[in-house]
Amino acid sequence: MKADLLIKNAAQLVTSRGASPAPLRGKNQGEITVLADGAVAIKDDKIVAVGTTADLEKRLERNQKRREIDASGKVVLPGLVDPHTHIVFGGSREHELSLKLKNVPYLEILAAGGGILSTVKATRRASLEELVTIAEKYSRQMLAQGTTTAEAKSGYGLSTASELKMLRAIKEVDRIQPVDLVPTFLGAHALPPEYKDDREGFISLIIEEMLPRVVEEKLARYCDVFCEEGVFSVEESRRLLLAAREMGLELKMHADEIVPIGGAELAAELGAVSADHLLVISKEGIARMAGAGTIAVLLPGTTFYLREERYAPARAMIEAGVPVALATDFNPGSSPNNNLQLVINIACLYLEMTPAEVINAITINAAHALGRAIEIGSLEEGKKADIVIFDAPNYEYLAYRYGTNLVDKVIKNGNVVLEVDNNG
Ligand code: IZC
Ligand code: ZN
Repeated sequence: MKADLLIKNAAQLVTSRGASPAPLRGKNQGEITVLADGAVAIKDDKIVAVGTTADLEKRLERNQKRREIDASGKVVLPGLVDPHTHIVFGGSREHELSLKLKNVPYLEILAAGGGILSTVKATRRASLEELVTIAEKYSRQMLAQGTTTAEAKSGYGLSTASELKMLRAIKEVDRIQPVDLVPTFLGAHALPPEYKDDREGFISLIIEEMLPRVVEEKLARYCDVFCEEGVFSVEESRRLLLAAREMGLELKMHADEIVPIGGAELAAELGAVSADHLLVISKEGIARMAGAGTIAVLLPGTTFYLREERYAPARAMIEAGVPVALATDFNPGSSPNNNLQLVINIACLYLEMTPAEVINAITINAAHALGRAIEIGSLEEGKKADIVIFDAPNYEYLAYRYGTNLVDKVIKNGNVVLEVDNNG
């Protein structure tokens, strides 16, 4: 066997078990393989073998020139996958912090023209190049924290030209830096000021003008809707998503985040790949998602940052057989965090997920939530060599430590793209 990179001697090599044709759910949500003295062999951009160091060294051709990385005392994981982000945006919203501290609700700030709409103003003003520069910076921050693939939504343009500008920015950022970005069209993120009294007009604009352009230029894989009281109703969301599905896009939803209006049920009904947030999901919603196999993408960093009392009922979902993934929801308002390591901590402490369940939620199930599980999300022969090495003695340590970036090295498409000196 030939390889040009060998990672060896890992204290633990951790991955979801075997090739999984469907997202992991129920008991399998927490099934991982932990190999002591683990090794991964890489040729070009692919994994060619996974096993113990002794096993791989036996199988590898002698006298072949290759780089070897000694991962002694460290944990090797698949590159992390962040399946819900709003990574492209103009400006920032630190001025809303004082309102939050006065307990002004998120939806009230939005209704007063702030929140999402203040980011819309800044995003409309920004040029394509400016958006690319800033989102490239955020992507590189993600990479440095162990994320090798992320979803990226539009939704701060809310006009045809600005939505296309955002999606083109996502495409360009995907091209110029290592993190793979999977694009989602979120034209239905809020009602823009110019359509404040014309909901019907804006929905028609999305269906008749934006969606056809997005599809024609192949700028998105998914279509998403912010289905929420005071934003887009279940009925409006159904219309928008059905139109998108007819034009060939797959579906995602912001569902049941603040007010329970039946978003999860709609996601299941329409065969959406995922329903995201779900803090206030109903029992019926859980049952329908389990029945349809809809992935719950939970965003507990947002719950933390909005100072909500109630976290998504992750345990009930796992027990009911809903596959769970986790994401940062990186955005300038409700979650200005793009570090999945912090999501590991919050998910363990407040969603009461085990570290093993969380690892599957940010690797293989997250890859399923982006339709990429055949290529990424686990350490298996034939998959893309997207790998993170953490300066941690075991995987539980990642759930235990918080606030420190534990990344030691990131390998993307078989290349070492980031190396940290943690010994200083
Ligand atoms: O900018 O506030 N929830 N959309 C739905 C967001 C949060 C992003 C934002
Ligand atoms: Zn979101």
